[in-house]
Amino acid sequence: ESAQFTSAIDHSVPGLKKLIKNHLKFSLARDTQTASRRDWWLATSKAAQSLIIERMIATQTAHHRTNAKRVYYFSLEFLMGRLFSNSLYSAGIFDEIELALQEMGLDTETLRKEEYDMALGNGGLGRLAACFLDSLATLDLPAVGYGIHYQYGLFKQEFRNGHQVELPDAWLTYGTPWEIVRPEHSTEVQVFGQVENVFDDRGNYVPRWTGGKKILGVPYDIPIPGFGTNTVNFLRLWESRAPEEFDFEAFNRGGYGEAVREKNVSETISKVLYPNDKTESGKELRLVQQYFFVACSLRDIFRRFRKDNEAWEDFPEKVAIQLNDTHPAIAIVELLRLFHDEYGMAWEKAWSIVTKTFAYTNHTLLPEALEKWSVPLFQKVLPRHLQLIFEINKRHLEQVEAKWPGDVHRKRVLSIIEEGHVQMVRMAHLSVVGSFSVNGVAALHTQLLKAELFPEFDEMFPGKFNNKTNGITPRRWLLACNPRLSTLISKKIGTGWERDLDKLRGLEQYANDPDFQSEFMAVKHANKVDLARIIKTQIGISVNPAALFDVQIKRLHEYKRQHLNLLHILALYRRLLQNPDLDIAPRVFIFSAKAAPGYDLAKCIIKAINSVGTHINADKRINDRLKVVFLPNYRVSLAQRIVPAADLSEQISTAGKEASGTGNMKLALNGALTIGTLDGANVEIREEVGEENIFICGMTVEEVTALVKKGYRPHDFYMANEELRAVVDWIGSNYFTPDEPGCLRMLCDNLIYNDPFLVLADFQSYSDSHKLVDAAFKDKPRWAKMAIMNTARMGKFSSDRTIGQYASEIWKLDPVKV
Ligand code: 26R
Repeated sequence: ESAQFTSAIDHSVPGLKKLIKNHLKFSLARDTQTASRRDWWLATSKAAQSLIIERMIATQTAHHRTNAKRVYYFSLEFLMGRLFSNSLYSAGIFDEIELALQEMGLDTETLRKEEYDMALGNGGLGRLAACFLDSLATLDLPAVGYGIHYQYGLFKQEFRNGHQVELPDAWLTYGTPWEIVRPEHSTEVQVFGQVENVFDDRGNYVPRWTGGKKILGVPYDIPIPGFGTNTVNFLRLWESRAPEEFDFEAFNRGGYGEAVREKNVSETISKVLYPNDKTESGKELRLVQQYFFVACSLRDIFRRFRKDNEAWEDFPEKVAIQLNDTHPAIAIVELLRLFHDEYGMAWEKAWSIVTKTFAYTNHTLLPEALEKWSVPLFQKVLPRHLQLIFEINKRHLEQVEAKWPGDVHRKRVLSIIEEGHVQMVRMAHLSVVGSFSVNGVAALHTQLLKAELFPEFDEMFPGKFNNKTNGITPRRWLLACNPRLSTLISKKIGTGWERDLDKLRGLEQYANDPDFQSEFMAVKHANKVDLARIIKTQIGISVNPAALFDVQIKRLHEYKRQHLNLLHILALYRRLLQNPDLDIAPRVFIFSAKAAPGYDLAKCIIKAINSVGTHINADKRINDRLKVVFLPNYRVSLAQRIVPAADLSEQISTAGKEASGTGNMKLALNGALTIGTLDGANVEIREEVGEENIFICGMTVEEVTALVKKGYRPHDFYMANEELRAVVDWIGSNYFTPDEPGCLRMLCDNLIYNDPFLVLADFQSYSDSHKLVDAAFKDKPRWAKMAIMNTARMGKFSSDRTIGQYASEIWKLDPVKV
């Protein structure tokens, strides 16, 4: 069954012109004479939004009428970036709007810069959620994203004397045209309080969660249009409010001041995104955030389910909930609590529905990023949930006992509760036990997940673990960010690749064609000229667009090894100083990265790159053969400018540490060659592009494991390699930071005496690999061919493929055509 859809809006150029002007006048109260660029951007966005909203209403009607199964994507992060171009493309009016604006003396390129990034995420995990929403809508899959309407997104980054400084990201200051507030769907939840035994309506004496602090959740909806289809899903973000505008009880207790203070506490919950992607456990507010949005979302899902269904048994046939890492895992317990405590359902039945509803995606193996909450904290924030977790665990351990009688070790490692000085709730274990599917995000990652992180669970639940290799949306990461390459591709193989990325294989046959090679490289060059201009205006450094643009853009983390890149830069610099005639292709090293505000070593690495860069860039002897550029405030919109201009993509994490990586895919899709370790999705990228089109270096997972097992001594590597020793000592000296003596000491000491991510052990291999890069870059036809092969063979990494697999293999979800 499908619903009919006809637009009531005139999509012609004159029609759109009129629509924009109407929004300018009636929504913004402006006339064409006084309108600022921002006003025009807002009015144009609202015009696009009208077309999208029309289709959203039709989509929701169709989903309701067909009583379709829906997937709910639960995530603490959605890193959406700008929505302007995406909306125009999806509404199918990009060219028309361009013409309409032209006639009014404007253009899309100028207007899109007016938009503030929607940065409600840290990095890979948040951006993956955004790409998934795009693919879900494009594949006509009924889906809703649920998250938090943070008042402040990820901090803005500035550099002061090369040090990172964080500033608040007040993205909502001037409002956004994309969201729709829905007070009618507000919902109340509680936190804190205690558990009391009371008589229920059947005369049973049962535990009840009472006396909690009430919080109101108000939803904001962001429409999510598909590309080349009528489907428009939505992202629903919850804002926390005090339940009464003025809390009268608090008012009576302490008067006006107290009442307003109470209100502020409630509104703190959705105030700010936690800027860490390492640890946040122990932070009470973070647990409250997690529970708040999950509890609001489940109530919302119940309301929608009850409109079209009678029996709770049917819940898993209509509802699939995907947990984006363990951050929303408390949903498992909350759903059980709603069924069991609030609806009086027997435990076995409630648990059976719960475990048919949830699926969990793991995004990291790093032990410090695995969430654990102390039992005392849980007791304070969610006392009833803690009781339920102990009961879930008791029953779970009974199963373990049934399978492995008397095996105490197994019980200890499989338990949801970690025993110790303070007991801890392991959210990953809760997620595995409460879900019917657990997936990793790249083949290697899933393999390690099964073999290293959860071997006993894999034995206990055979078939529960599965792989879903990540992907990226080609609409944002090729069509929108690289219009020149998109035009060239469509000219050569036609359109259609935007919804079927495997079609890019059609480019392979031109990889050796000199004409196509020069067109392809001309596009790259033009994109590099654009980026050079951005670099000049942002940080005042001139770079040569003919140089090799060597790019490392991602969160700053020791395991991602930006400092390995830095050691190689210093080695090159030193070689050039000692041999001024050394024949190397000129290079521009481009970094962009934010460090978690409390991560001192990561911040030290930023300072080191900035200081070394400033020094090298000013050294006349180098004569522009090396340039080091660190662009501040890395974010989605900046990535969209860097990615199309990259020649080389740095993916050099310690093998076994990067779950997948998705920046690796964006860069390769846009014709950058990868220099990387056999880690995460790099392994599969090599499989696709062929080993002759990628530079693989460093130790394998097996080699890393063996070295760590035998006892890694970075000092030995330091002593054995003259060049390595020189560059490490150089960092540790005050040569690059004379005005701040000792400020890079911790980095240098960490490398020599600790080096947990084996930077020194991989240095030589990495450095050798760069020599091959240099040789390849000097051979222009060879490089062009390799770059084309990368673009042509990246089809697998479309998030459409990923989402197609989630839908058929996990969610059992069918498309609904609108
Ligand atoms: C505990 C909490 C503070 C926290 C831990 C870790 C919050 C956020 C994270 C971020 C992690 C889970 C993350 O972003 N992982 C990344 O997920 C990407 C998408 O799957 C992968 O491509 C990437 O390799 C992985 O690091």
